Formats: sequence, structure tokens, C-alpha cells
Amino acid sequence: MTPIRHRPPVLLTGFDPFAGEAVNPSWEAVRSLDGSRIGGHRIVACQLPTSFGRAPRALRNALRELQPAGVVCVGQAGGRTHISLERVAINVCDARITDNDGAQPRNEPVASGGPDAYFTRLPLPACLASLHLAGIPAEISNTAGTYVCNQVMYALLHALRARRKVPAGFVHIPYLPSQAVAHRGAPSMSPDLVRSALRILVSVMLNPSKYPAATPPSGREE
Ligand code: PCA
Repeated sequence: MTPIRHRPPVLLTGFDPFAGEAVNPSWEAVRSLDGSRIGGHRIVACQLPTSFGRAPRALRNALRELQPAGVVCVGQAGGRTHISLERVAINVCDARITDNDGAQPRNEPVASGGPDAYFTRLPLPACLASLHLAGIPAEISNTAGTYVCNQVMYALLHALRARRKVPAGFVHIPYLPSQAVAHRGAPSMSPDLVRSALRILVSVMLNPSKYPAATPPSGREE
């Protein structure tokens, strides 16, 4: 086993606030884990801009600099009730709202000439079972949308296509309770619960065989 001080870090990314929000729960969650250790690996948190133009490059720079043992990118999905383990990223950018740079690509590829889609490299059944065992509401999602989160998930798996052994994936999380105050009827999740969920996901990602695997349900219907 590699001595702890030689183990490569695990990269967690979150986004800056967008769509008029004051915070983004994804950045709050990953930032709270920055510098901690999971399975002997140091966690490095990196903020990505909610920008089609800038996010993929920021992600690729972090990958190049850190050469991480694994990557979990996290984003806000206001209105979702559960931690959403994204199954697939598609080669499409189609924005319903402008990004933080005022861009709104419609029906454009993430990577022209790239494959239509990439599946997550997170072990979804083991992740889901472990989150449920810890009492955390979680589900498998079959769409990460067509906004910057889908673009980042695609860019992540595209960038790692030659590094087959690096586990990597994307997770959407609900609003924070403080955000839901301004969105009547919207579900929210406490920062502590999200943080616990991410710790579990990283542990399972790094050592999937040590965790129980449940049969995944068919997923969300959108
Ligand atoms: N959520 C957006 C982009 C940034 C974020 O946190 C999305 O779901 O695409």
C-alpha cells in the first residue's frame, strides 16, 4: 500500500453562485472538506465558474496540476429533493438561462467530434447503497441537464479518457435551507448532510469493493 504522504489527492469541485443566488451549496460543501483526509488522500477543493467559456479549462488545469486519485464534481440542482448521482453526461450545451458571463449556447456540442455521451465512473450501486445506509436521501439521476454542470461532467470524463483507472463523476445537490427561504415549496438539504454524503462518496469511489452494492432503481423520471 502507498504510504499516506505519497498518495495523490482527491479533487472536489463546486461552482460559484449563479441565477441570482448569493451562494452555491456545491462550493460551500466542497470548500468545507478542503484540506481534510479521506482514506489517507488529501482533499483539494477547487471552485469552477458557472461559465461555459471558462469552466472546462479551469477543470483541466486542476486535473493537470493535481493528477488526482479520483474526482467528484458537484453542482446545485435547485428543486431536487435528493443527492443526485448523475449517470451520464451528453455532448450537448443547451442553456435555458445565461451563464455568469452572459453566454447562452443553444444546441452546441461540448466537444465537437467527441462521443455522444460518457457514463460516470462512480460505482453507482455501491454509492447509492452506502448513502441510504447512512440515512441520506440519494438517487440515481439519468440526466445532468444541458447547462454548465453537464458540460463539466462531460469535460471531466473527456479529459480523463486516457486515464481509465481514475474514478470520476458528478453529483447534483439540492438548495441549502437558507436558499429555500426564497423559493417557497422548494426542498433543501443541510450542509452537514451534504458534507457527510460527499465523504461517503469519496470513500466508496476509492474502495468500491469494500462497500455493499444494491440493485439501482431505474432512476428519476424527468
Ligand atoms: N448548477 C448548474 C451549473 C452550476 C451549478 O451549480 C447546473 O446544474 O448546470
